[in-house]
Amino acid sequence: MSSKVLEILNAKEAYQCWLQYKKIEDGRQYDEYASICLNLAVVGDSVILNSALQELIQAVTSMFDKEPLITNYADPDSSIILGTYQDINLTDYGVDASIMDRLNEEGYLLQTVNNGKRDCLLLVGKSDKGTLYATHHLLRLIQTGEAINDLTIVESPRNQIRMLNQWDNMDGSVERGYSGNSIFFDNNQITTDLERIKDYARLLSSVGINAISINNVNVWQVETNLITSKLLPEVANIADTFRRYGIKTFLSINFASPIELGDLTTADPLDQDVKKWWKDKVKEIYAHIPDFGGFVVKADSEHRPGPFSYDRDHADGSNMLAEALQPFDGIVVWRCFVYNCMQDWRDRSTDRARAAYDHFKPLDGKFHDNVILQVKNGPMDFQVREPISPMIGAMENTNQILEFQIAQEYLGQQKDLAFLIPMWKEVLDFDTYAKGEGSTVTAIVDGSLYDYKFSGIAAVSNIGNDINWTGNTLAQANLYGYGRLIWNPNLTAEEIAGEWVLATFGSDSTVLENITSMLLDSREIYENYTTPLGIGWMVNPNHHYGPNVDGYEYSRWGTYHFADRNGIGVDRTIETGTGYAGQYFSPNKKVYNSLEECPDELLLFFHHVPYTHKLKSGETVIQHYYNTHFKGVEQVENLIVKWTMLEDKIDEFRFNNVLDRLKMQLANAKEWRDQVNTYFYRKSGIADEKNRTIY
Ligand code: GCV
Repeated sequence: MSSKVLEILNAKEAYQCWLQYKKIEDGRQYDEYASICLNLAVVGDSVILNSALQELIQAVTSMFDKEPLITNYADPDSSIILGTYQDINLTDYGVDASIMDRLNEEGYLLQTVNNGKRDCLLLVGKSDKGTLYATHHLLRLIQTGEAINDLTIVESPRNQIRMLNQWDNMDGSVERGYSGNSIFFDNNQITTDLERIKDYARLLSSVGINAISINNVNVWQVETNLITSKLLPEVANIADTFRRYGIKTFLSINFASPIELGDLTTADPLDQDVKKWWKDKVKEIYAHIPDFGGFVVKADSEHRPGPFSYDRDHADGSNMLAEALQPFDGIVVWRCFVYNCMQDWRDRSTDRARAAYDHFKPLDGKFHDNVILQVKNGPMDFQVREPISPMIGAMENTNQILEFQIAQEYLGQQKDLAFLIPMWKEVLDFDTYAKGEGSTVTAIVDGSLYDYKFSGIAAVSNIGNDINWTGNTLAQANLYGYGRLIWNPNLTAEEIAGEWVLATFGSDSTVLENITSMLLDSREIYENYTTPLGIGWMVNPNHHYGPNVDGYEYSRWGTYHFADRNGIGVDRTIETGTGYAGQYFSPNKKVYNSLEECPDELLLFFHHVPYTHKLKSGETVIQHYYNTHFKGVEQVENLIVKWTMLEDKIDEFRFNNVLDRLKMQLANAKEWRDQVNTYFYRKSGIADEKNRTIY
């Protein structure tokens, strides 16, 4: 047996994530589910439908220890019938077919009917993708112990594009990857292990992901070649695998490709030869991948090439690519993470937080309708606490897609526990007031507020080739939760956490209670021992793990926190600061601009205050810093206690994996506590009121 196979056997549960399909042990439940699941009829034929059927067969066989009967037509004994509404005549089963009008193309119906002989369950998609999602809905119900004998469920995804961005490089490394190497690339080659890609596609489709870009947005020299005739056939193999699960493949491209790959001396987006080069290139790509999604582009940021080099703006740059993609229905996902990383932070006339809005807002309306601007959720860079980017909602006439980061670059790198769903929910629920009250981020990114042609949510993936995909097994919850939340932003963090624990670890009540509470508390705990009150950063340069109060590579000319002997925080007010607060719609503008009204958790993002400034809680800023840092460490100790209670309830591999990570987290939390407290004690000269030891 190869070492790889052995590794998988030892860590089977870790590898299978939330698609465990464990044998159902409870006799009553077994009988109830088995009476519905063992006689399958699949009506119609397509590769996606076949994936749905295969998933069902695999799940049923494993949960009931019995292979289901399968027919390709519905008969009186069928207990599940799956297909699209074009192939299953709903009126034959007494169901009003107009129910399907309520669904979008990816929606579905789960309906219990009586076929004259017996009750049976219809899994009917508006398209074959819908059927695949319906199948996963059913399997989720079973895995979470819900009844399935009398169902009427009608669902459509709220967001149109539900995307993952891999930051994978062809040498096998993953930028900001904390779970091993790439599953797509190794040693400057494209992988031939399509089984792993298939398993990834299964996981993603089970939570409704429908788009993926497979290479890093920083497109270095080797990756530039992904769009060449040499590599496109292999990219096409990956795209074929994803297609079977309803997922479209995108590539990140190098804006300077016409120079690097072609024989042009310019990449000027208005140059006729450059335009033609891209048109020919796109034609070639579609010859290999007929349903290719399009390009993801990082331009003019962190030393990547872009239109600025030719005195052109980002509408010129993205439109040129959009014109090439338009005949094939391809799209350009153009990132707004554009800022000058070489700026001098002491110069208060510039502010990185302002950059995206300043660059893009004046261009609203100038982008083609197959361009989508991708905006990070905060104005900075995925810190533990940031205000919502004022770009979201600012562009009434330009498609927008929101960018989250599932990889925990600044949130403990999948060593420390940080369940991100509560944070993302705060983002989605935020009222931007872009068109008056009720203009939530959800309504902007689902396209409804401004009637965008394309919109949705993308996120930087957190997986690698580690056997458990995510380094820390509990970080699987972020991938799962991301998919579930963007499918249905009304789900609560509690619901998502609960579903994930049940599907991943089973239904033991202590397991459910302890892990759910660990997840739900984890973001606040991380914030407590790192950078509360919205200041962010303070991380080690380059790799970004662990504390370094004056660290972070791009702040070498000054610090982000502006701490001196008297106070801390960044003045971003309109009157005396960088004016960033003025980028919001009213009343958010006024709230953030005002020292009195600004919420405590974002205080230092917007205001520079003395250490003795009193928070709404009554604590001073400095005392809050001391208190939260001590508390955060105690909270991590408590996480370890909760996890240790599960020792004989969880398989050895996953138990030890998480325990090891929690121990690393404790060491990290102590280091943060000691460095941060010492730094601010020395800087401010103000002692801890409780006289605790500050090293
Ligand atoms: C892919 C931050 C990260 C970079 C990342 C960049 C981006 O700066 O540290 O690794 O580059 O964001 O989002 O483009």
